[in-house]
Amino acid sequence: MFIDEVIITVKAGDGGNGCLAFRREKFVPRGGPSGGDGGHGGDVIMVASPHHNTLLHFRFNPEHKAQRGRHGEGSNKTGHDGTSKEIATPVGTVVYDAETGEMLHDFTAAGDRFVLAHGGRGGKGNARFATSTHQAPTEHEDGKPGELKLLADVGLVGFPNAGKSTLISRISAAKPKIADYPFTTLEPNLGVVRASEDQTDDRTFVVADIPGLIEGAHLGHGLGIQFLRHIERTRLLVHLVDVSETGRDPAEDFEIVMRELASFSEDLAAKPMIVVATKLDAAQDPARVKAIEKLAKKRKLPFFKISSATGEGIEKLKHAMAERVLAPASALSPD
Ligand SMILES: Nc1nc2c(ncn2[C@@H]2O[C@H](COP(=O)(O)OP(=O)(O)OP(=O)(O)O)[C@@H](O)[C@H]2O)c(=O)[nH]1
Ligand SMILES: [Mg+2]
Repeated sequence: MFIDEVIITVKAGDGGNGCLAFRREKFVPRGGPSGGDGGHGGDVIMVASPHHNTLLHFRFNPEHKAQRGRHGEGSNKTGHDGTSKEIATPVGTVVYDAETGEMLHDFTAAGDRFVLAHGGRGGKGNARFATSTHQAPTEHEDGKPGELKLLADVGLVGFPNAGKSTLISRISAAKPKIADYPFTTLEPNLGVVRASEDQTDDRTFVVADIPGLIEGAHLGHGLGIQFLRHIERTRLLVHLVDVSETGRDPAEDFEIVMRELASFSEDLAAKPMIVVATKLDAAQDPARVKAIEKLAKKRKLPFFKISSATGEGIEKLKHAMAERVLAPASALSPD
């Protein structure tokens, strides 16, 4: 039997925020609270389809998001609910939660439906908080975030601006936002990477690009920390260090990120890691590259140097990742 397997990410819509408003109209004194509720976020629903026979459509489209709920408005207007996202899958698919290994659903018949991620509830508007003794409430709620389920084989970590998103755009079909300032990436991006150029080898693995980490990230500084738990289940971390003329010390950047990972969890600190010096084309001082190589050696971690701009070292790095997260091609003969 040939078993097809893919890992996908689903993100349900966030709930809209409740509104704070009071009715203000001529000739209507003390108009009362009128803030409407936020809309609910959309769900991500998987549906068994008789028109699909394989999981191939997921391979190059592994991320599925539902729409967020709109915020509530004045005049007691409730925000619109986000549209749910339906994703089709062949009859016979079994879905598991990639984080817990728990079986979620077995799609046995066409039309079978299962909610993979629930949309966030919309927040209540202030009108909801009015009581006979509390007539001008200013309480209103924020919407609840939708669920995010993510699993990748490889997690890219590093300082903001280290070139993480550029690398993922280079090795996969993902098109994340790339820019010359820190915190360009605000949410994780996933890319599906082919293990080799050989057309007969259709092994792929998933790489996650998460927002950059800074000093104090484990205390909530910057953005990266909330996403670290999404890479806790990856099998490999690739730590990118910018060795171009950044005005910072790359060795210090490296140590900061290592400390932040360790402060977050022992699991993360103990994960296999590849160290990568990035932006080699713009590195004028070879001592900066050497410094990172030495740090990697000290920790017995494999070291690579790349330039996503010229492509130098990219193939080698890709193969090193594939080697660590995939079974050898020969071991995968379908029976
Ligand atoms: N010269 C050169 N510039 C690069 C290279 N890789 C990335 N850059 C540039 O570095 C800047 C940051 O790249 P990103 O890929 O957005 O960096 P990031 O690590 O994803 O940054 P955050 O999302 O902010 O954490 C962009 O201006 C890229 O064009 C490279 O190999 N060479
Ligand atoms: Mg980025």
